[in-house]
Amino acid sequence: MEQTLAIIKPDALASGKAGKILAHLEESGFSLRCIKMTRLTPAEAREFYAVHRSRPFFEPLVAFMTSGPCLPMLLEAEGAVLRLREVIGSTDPAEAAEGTIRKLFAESKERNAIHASDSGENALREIAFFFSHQEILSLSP
Ligand code: FUP
Repeated sequence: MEQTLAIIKPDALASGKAGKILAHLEESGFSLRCIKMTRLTPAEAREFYAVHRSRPFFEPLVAFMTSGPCLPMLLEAEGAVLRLREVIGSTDPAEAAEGTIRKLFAESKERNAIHASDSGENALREIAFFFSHQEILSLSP
């Protein structure tokens, strides 16, 4: 079993789509192992998205990700990292395949409902960003 990190972003939570997105994830075969509601500080959002720090969309991205609470979660499935990228769809919902979470629930490329780790290495980093080993162990089945 592989693990990956998803975040239901502030736009989806504020517009009442979190439950539908969680249902979609479970129906797509992911097991929910850890979840929390948190509001990122600007420093946390900058650290989480550090790879994008020189891009023009970086500060708007930080402003959006700190604009309200979000739901980081640890998901598990066979081939979870790649599979979750397929299930969420392209960054821009206008380009996302039919039936993907971003096609169904995202407002725009900037406010796109959900984050998913894009590699196994980033999944490990991003899981550790939100959840301690102790927390993960205590929630394990
Ligand atoms: P993704 O992995 O699909 O979330 O996309 P990226 O890692 O390329 O981008 C991270 C986030 O930056 C996106 F979810 C939304 C934001 N972004 C923009 O606002 N504008 C862009 O042109 C690209 C990304």
